[in-house]
Amino acid sequence: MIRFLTAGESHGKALTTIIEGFPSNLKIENEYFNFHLKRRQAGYGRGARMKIETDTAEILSGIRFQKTLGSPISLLIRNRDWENWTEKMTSDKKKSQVEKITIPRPGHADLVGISKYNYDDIRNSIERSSARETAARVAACSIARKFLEEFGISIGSFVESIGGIYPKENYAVNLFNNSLPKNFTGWSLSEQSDKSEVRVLEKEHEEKIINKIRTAKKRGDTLGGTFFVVATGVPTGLGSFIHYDEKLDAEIAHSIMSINAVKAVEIGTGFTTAERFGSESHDEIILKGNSFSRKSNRAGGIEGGISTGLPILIRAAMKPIATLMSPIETVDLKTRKSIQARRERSDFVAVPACAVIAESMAAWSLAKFFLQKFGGDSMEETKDNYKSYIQKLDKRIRKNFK
Ligand code: EPS
Repeated sequence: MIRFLTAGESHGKALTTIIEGFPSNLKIENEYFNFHLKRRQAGYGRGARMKIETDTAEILSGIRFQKTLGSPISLLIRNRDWENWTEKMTSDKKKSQVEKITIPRPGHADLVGISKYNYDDIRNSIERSSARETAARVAACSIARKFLEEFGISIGSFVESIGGIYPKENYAVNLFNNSLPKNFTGWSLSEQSDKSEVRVLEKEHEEKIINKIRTAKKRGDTLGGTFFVVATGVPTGLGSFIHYDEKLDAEIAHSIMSINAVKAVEIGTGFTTAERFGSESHDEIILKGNSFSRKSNRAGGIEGGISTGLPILIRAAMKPIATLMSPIETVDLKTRKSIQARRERSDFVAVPACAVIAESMAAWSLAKFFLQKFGGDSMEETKDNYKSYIQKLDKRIRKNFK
């Protein structure tokens, strides 16, 4: 069983994470973490904070000579901005007068946070609910992603829309029709989308989105959007229909929904499936060589909570960032009078980063279910278990149905 915890406030000293349960002898270079951390920081529309930070993971334990030991892996990401916040965020006695925040932002965790935790300063809600925490998640999930790569599982993403601006070509059609090039990988999508400032697949689409973000900035407003995460190479048989918490689609939905500002998650054709006839919704079963496959992939690679062997197709929606430079109405907790919400440095758009975080969380869910199925204390053992299952899969079906 793998697990991880993150700790750290947005403007505290650092973010940390402890990751447990991965087998020994997984090869991973320090740069691998930093590569994905950098991807999370990118995207047109990010705020000034991303200019201050260069997120890098310091490895404190669990890896020796670029190989996991099987012991807990702990990582540290320092907040460079900490030096500007030491007095406001110290764990020690207050040394100066720190102004309390009393005006909650609609759509953020400010009001629910002070209500639940009995805080006397909204700053306490802001700090841990900030999406800064996702840097620690991307670092932790890099282990999962690297682990999956060893088994040919590849994960990538692209932004489908920002502010309601969709591309001319619907790229998802090929994914749902299962009409993909033979050597198609999930990562190939990110290779392409990472070249775009908003992580889309088409230049014209990028320009339209950037214009829309410019308009949002001018208005002091923010935008949300939708994105796809695709995982290829996932073997048939991850997850289960036996129990609610063993279903792969449920696990993935939980992971993605846990990302700040994500409000909807779809697997395969999700909502549109609900509008169609059954004959237009399900994927016809075919034989491809010796293996079973499907003509299409509207199910998004999961049937009965179990992976089918086809690409896992995840689509999610992120709401616009809650901090507005032209704020909407709220109530001051102190004066109890209506007032415009507080301005706080933030992003205008973070959909491209959200898609990278979703890749990471999807990797975590897949690695968790993969290890639940195949187990192993060392990579060698896990690989043996995996190979014996994969090699005999079709043979077993043939034998059972002779
Ligand atoms: C973020 C860091 C934050 C925000 C953003 C994401 O830094 P700061 O609050 O210092 O500007 O830029 O967080 C939010 C959008 C949010 O609503 O909390 C990061 O590292 O991703």
